[in-house]
Amino acid sequence: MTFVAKPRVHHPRLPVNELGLTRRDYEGSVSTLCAGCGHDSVSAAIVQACAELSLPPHRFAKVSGIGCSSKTPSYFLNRSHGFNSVHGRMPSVATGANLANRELYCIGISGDGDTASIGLGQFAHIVRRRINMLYVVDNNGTYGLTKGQFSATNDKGSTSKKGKPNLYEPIDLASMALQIGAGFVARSFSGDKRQLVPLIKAGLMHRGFAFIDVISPCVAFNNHNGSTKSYTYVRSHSETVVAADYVRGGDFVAGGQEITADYEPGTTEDVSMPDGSVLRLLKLDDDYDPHDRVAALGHVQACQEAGEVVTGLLYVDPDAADCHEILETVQRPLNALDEAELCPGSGALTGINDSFR
Ligand SMILES: Cc1ncc(C[n+]2csc(CCOP(=O)(O)OP(=O)(O)O)c2C)c(N)n1
Ligand code: SF4
Repeated sequence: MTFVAKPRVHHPRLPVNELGLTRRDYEGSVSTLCAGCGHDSVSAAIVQACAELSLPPHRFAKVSGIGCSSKTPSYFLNRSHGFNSVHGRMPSVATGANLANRELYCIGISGDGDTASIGLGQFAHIVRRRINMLYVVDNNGTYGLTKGQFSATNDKGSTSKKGKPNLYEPIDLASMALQIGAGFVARSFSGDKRQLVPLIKAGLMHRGFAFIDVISPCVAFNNHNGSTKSYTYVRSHSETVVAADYVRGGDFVAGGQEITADYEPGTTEDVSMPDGSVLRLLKLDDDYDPHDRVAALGHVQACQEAGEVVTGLLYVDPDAADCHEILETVQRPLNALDEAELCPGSGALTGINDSFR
């Protein structure tokens, strides 16, 4: 069974957001993933983030590849546009959707197999092209849908369910995103909603390419002792460098809101976002600078060598240019242009051709 609709009836007094929508209006159909799969927690975090931001669901394009992770867009934002593409090819579809309609919020969901194995080339190019989107990898270190083969993010020495060690070096997608030029790079854990929801909000509102690598355990094939992507391993080996909180312009009061929860005290910094909102950063490691790409890459790599999972906001450049700025695209969605604008005639075409001679 791949699709189970949710009942439409809900309690009449559910809280509503600024659009008059309840959280249920941001949900999708009933999940058919294994009970306890980390991917369902990521979907729930996306629902919460979008509902709290009061974003209109019909203004979303959600795109994915193939895998248990790539099935999850069915489980959130029912009223949005969606495209479940081919294994590893989500970036091509996301690029087309975003270039055709710059007014859509674009959210891509992929797996570590989908992105780091078959889709690695597509991933590299969507990062460097700075497509304006939030790209989430539900990273479980395994091919869940095809029953537990090692994926390319699986750590060397980490074992399969039957105890066989992985012989190959892992690909770290956060490091790749940093190295190729993403303007927003974060890593989180599906079991840490407090950290993940603000990161999703900030990633959605970031202009340009935002990447979140979410460690999302596969309870069926990669949650045993010996796995470095299990709930137990990530809980005992992760360290947050920078916690983030996303505050919209209207909500923001001078002095700002504290990042409460149970974080250790640290230095705070407010980063202005393009839409006038504020990203409040809580630096838990004083020596870590989330605006220094090279140092961030060094720190992520050092933690990887030591078997530690570094989480939180790893890097942000709020002034990063996006694909539309780079390409100087038209300000309106292509479907809002009339025939004369879309087809300016043979004189214009001759002019363009002449400019290449
Ligand atoms: C071109 C192609 N090759 C192989 C497959 C088989 N296949 C389907 S899903 C998958 C791996 C999924 O792993 P991942 O992306 O990590 O997602 P997960 O299921 O773990 O969430 C593979 C190899 C396919 N569907 N298409
Ligand atoms: S096989 Fe793994 S990734 Fe797929 S739904 Fe089950 S727990 Fe999740």
